[in-house]
Amino acid sequence: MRQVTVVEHLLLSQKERPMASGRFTRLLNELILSAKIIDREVSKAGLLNVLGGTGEINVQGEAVQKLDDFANRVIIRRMERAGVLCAMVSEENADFIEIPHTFPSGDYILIFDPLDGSANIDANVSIGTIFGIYRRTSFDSSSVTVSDILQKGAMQVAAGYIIYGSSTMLVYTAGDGVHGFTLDPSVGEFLLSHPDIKIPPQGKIYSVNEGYAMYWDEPTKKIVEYFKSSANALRRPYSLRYIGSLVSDFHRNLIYGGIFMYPADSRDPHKPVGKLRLLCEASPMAMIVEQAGGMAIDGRRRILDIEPQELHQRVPLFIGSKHDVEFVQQTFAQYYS
Ligand code: P6P
Repeated sequence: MRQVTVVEHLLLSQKERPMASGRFTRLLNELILSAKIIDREVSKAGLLNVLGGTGEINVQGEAVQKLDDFANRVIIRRMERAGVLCAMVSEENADFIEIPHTFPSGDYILIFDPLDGSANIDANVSIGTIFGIYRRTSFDSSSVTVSDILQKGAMQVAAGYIIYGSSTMLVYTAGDGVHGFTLDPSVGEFLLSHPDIKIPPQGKIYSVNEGYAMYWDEPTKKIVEYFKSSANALRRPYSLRYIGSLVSDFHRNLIYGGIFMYPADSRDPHKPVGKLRLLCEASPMAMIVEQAGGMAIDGRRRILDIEPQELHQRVPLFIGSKHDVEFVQQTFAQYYS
């Protein structure tokens, strides 16, 4: 396959489409550079741990920040200067981040989880950066408000993730299919490796933390039992695969087929709908999976139709192969119709 970079692919596939505007390309380039910087630090993390005390001082003589703080700062610093954003939302920051008036700004809004699954880094498990890109809705010159940001996932103009694993990959969609690019360290570029990814309509894998089974509601228990039985479409139990890192679990199911579930549970009264966040986790993954031919719901509603009420709103998530997610939707409909 001829070596095609992300920007070359965008320009080839978008032609006159608005996404090939210089501003979107600039946004993507800055995000890609951030990913390369994060990838460099993530790949060294284990070494720092092995070196013990030197884990406190990095090569530039700065105090080593926790990796997710580091990733967050890299993305914020690069993106606020890119001249294409009016605001950002990070999973790590309570409030939205407005672009300082001293920097050039634009109409895009970047919503991201800088390093999802970072609790797994010490076990050398793959982790990832998740992002969604919107356009601001108000066009008067006044400052950005929360209402500019609280847009349903269907309003995303692009979404994607970078997975820092055995190889580092960027998987994203700008509304014209899902495409995967693998970082070639020898040239320092993400090169097209998985054009037009489609998720199999029927999976053989289910991903859920069964340790919480006693906290699930009845339909959730019925759904998980279905995938573990011979009553399902395969006529035999699905394989359980659960890494505990959303980007890793999602990516595997995107390629092989399957369903990832983070249901509502009664463990934590403060998180009755589970721990995943609508804006910076569920909505970007939902855009990707739909563009790949899959489905994403909260049990009843399409994730991309949910109007957010607050920045860090949590949501149950059932996402993956269409036929598997349809079974979930039918089961909840029977219980709650
Ligand atoms: P649990 C990582 O902390 C994360 O946010 C997702 O990446 C992952 O899917 C989920 O939490 C795992 O949560 O409760 O099963 O450990």
